[in-house]
Formats: sequence, C-alpha cells, structure tokens
Amino acid sequence: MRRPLGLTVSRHILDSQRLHPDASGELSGLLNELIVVCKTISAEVNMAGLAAIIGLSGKKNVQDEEVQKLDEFAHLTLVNRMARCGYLCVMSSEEEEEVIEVEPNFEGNYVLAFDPLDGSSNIDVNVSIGSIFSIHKRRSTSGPGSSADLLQPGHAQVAAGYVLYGSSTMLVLTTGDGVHGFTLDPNVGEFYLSHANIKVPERSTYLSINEGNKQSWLPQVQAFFEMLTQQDEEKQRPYSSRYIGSLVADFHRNLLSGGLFAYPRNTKDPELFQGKLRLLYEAAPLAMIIEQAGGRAITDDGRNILDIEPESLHQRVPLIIGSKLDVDDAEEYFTR
Ligand code: P6P
Repeated sequence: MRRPLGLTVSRHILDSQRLHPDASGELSGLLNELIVVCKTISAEVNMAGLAAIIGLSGKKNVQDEEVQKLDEFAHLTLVNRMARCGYLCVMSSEEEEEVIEVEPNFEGNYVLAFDPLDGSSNIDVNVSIGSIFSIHKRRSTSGPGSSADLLQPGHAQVAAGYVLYGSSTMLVLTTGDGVHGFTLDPNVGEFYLSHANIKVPERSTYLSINEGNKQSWLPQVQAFFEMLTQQDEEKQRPYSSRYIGSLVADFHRNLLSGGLFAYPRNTKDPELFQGKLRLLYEAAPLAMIIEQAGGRAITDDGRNILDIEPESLHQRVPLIIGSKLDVDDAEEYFTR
C-alpha cells in the first residue's frame, strides 16, 4: 500500500487495521494510548534541561542503576496510563523487578513489555535517548495476566517500536506489515509519516560496538570484529566505527543508513555473561523491526533472537543486529 507522507500515525494504524478484516480494533486502541504516553515523555525529555529535573533521583532501579528523574517520570507515565487503558492484562518494565498488574476490571487481550527510557545515562549530556516497546497477544484466556503471558518468543510479537527523543522526536513502528517512521510536530502534537516502509541497506560499512570490551568477547567474536577493521577492497573494509552508547540512537542510525550493532557477552563479568541488553524489551522488539526492514538479529553464538524462549523478565542476551549481509557474515564466523 502506498502511504502518502504527512499521514498521521493514528490514520496509519487504522489503515493497517483495515488490512486485517478480523481485527477487533483493540491493538489500534492500545497503540494510540501508547502514542499519547510517548508524546508526554517527549515533552518532558525536551524540557529536562530547563525543568531542573536533570540529575539523579537518589533512587536505584532493579538493575541497581541510579534512576534518573526522567527514567522515573517515563516509567510512571507509562504504567499509570496503560494500567487503565483496557487493552492489557499485564505489563513488564525495565524499572520494575516483578510483573506490573493492570487495574482490576480493566483487563484486555494484550501484554506490553517496555524500556521506558533507554540510554538514560546520556540524559545529562544531551545525547539522544529512547523508549522501546514490545506487544504480544495474551496466552491466558481472561482475568489478570502473569509472567507466562509475557515470556513469549520474539517471533510471536504482534507489534514493536521505539520512540527516539533526538534532534526531533521520531516513532518507528511495525505491526508486521513493514516498518514506518513518524516524526512529531510539537506545535501540533501529531506524529506524521516521514519514513514510509523503511528498508535497512543489506550491506553497510559501519560498525557499532564498544571496542573497550574487546578482551572480554568470545575468541570467534574477537576474530570477526578484528577482520572488519582489516583492509579488504572487495568488502569495502575497514569499516568505520559509529558508537554513541545509546541503543536506540545507535540502532536508528543503522536502520536508516545501514550498519552492524553488537553487544556481545562479556566473559569476564558474571553480570554480563549473557550480554548487557535485555531480551524482552530491547533485543526482541528491535529484532522484529530489523527483520521487517530486511535485516537480521542473532546472538554471538548464532541463535536467531526472535526464536529465543524467554526464561525470565529481565533476561539478558548477546545482540548482533543490523544489515543482513553483515549479520550473515557474523553468523558464519560465530558458528564455525
Ligand atoms: P556500554 C545504555 O546504558 C545501554 O543500556 C544501551 O542504551 C547502550 O547500547 C549500552 O547500554 C551501552 O553500554 O557498556 O557500551 O556503555
């Protein structure tokens, strides 16, 4: 379907709903509620420098990380609005150890996992940060949901997306019919279609990884990334390095321009033996987006991210994600 630029995201969601005659409209309602939350967070993030809410809230989250005030605001804004939206039976957030229940008698048929404000350590230095979300249909039939409804593999997601709070605020969304980008007009308070049907270049020349951890990677991972920095005319190597340390910002640049992002496991830090990034609300939604855009997402031992059966809400995974041919090369190296 041709999507004229300037279409509002609400209209796009309705058009997508029409592609599924059996759709009840619940997912559309859920996405529209989520979009209101993201607009609210965007306004706060853009005010952060002025509203003197920069800095630490003095509290720590389940990851034992300092919680920035904006983290807290984003988390509470999301939870408070979505708990009463009537479309969810349970939620999970990076900021909360346990599942988050919805209001009694407001239970719906979907589940939401989210990272309310990823990259928040970059807030005070004005580097782009983002919210990431993943939506599944519930597995249970009625009443309050549980972690069993949340612990589903990435290939079962019905929708995934992120909002990047950068030089402009941009929503990138997939409901399984391609990936589309919407840019917020803050004067109108509307997200307008600005990047229809995004496709990631299948080969790139950009490498996005924290080379400071090189000595901690698996040997085959060290060898692969060393190769990318060697001269190879045919494969346009050495690649250039682009890494800002904010997942949504790094991912978004690679989605639009092509690139290979990697956060492999750290064999020297027991906390990071399974990587740093979270499966449920970081790797799986970004993997759905990148596959819908023609790219791939695997672990540093060659498993497809979308096939991993989650065992816990905050499970970490090694993540290699981006341009298809670059991920193919990595997979070949990692499975030798
Ligand atoms: P490192 C930010 O804290 C984050 O969770 C992601 O947004 C980012 O990709 C990663 O950590 C950066 O980690 O170890 O390179 O600073």
